[in-house]
Amino acid sequence: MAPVGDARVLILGGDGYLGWPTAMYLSARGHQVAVADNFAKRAWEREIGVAPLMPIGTLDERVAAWRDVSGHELRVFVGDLIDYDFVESMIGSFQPEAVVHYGEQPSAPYSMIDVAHATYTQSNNVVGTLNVLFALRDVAPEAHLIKLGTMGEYGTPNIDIEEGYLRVEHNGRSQEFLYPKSAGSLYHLSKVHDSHNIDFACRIWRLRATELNQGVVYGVETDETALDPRLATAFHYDEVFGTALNRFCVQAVAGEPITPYGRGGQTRGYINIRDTMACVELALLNPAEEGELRVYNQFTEQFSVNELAEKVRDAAAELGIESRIEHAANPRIEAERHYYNAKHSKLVDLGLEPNLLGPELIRSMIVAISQHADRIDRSKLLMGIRWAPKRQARELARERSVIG
Ligand code: USQ
Repeated sequence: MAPVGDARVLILGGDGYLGWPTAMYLSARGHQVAVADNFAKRAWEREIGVAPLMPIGTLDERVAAWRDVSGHELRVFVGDLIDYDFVESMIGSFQPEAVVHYGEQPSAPYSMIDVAHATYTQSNNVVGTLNVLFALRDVAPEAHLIKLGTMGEYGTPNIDIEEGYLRVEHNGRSQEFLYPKSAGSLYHLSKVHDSHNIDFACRIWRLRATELNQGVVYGVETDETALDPRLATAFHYDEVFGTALNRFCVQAVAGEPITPYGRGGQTRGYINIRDTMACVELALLNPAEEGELRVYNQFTEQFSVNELAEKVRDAAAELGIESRIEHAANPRIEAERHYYNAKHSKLVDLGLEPNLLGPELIRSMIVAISQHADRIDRSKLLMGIRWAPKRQARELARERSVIG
């Protein structure tokens, strides 16, 4: 791939499922990339006893492997976004033109384990992002913040979801607001709080930011991770860090039931990991203006979990793998049948060419996963993290069935 840019880009959370492939993707395109991480994700994995499906080297080993394979250098900063001095000195010395911010605790179930995990998730994510905003204000005010938000901030309202903003007419007057948020977990709420803080920083300090409200990401590899096994990304299938489609493919390979929770009508926006890379690049090449917060809904298609489960079962069958769908009791409190129509045209308008979810793509995921089938720990597919105490969950389920 010929280089197409030479921006200085700092990737926060550069050791993660999305941060690592983004670092290589932008580096391959000629940008000067630095990655920052405190390896917290690796600590959370050890804490709950899970591991990525493919073996992953240390960040230094991966950076060395990328140098071997591509000839490109990645600069590394090791430190915690909670530590303001670290954040300010990193941003001050690197002077990024863009900061891509993935550096947060990303799991809804992890945030719902108990009060300690909820408060940790919110303080880690919200304080880390605030530190980034203050450092940008004080030492790199021209830099463009590209922040990974989530579609889950909006929840599942009974009206169309717009891209970021909603115009409200009230008593003959009209005003545009950030689209109302109704998040479904304390993790998703941490992102809501971030959004408001970023909006504040753009309005009051004239920072420039793009928020990418991303849907559920799926996929095992990108062009760069596929170059060498040492460049693989941390693909999870466990209940805590695995996302729906990735989990369903692993369940099929393991001969375990595919598990839509509850009635399975939960509908979300989904995006291929390759498109995540392309969207971040589009945001980078089209920076927000001074004082502007742009918001893009970053997904390409919407599906219910029942539809996803059927797609995986059918694709597995084409490979001779018989799998079955078994609805699991829903550990979450969420609508299991609902209206969902989220706009997502702005990134396509900028030039995104989506990689859509077809049987071929699912088959290729299943083949890639099969090569590591011996590493699947079946005990981590369902780990029993609940959104509410059992009694309250039963009452809510009863109410829901009465309401229909
Ligand atoms: N689900 C099942 N069965 C499973 C796993 C999940 O039915 O075995 C359902 C969940 O109940 C939910 C939907 O699938 O209704 C999506 O769940 P998920 O675990 O794939 O994704 P979620 O918890 O929403 O979080 C993931 C990422 C998060 C990101 C978010 C985007 O972990 O970092 O913010 O996707 S979004 O969902 O659009 O908010």
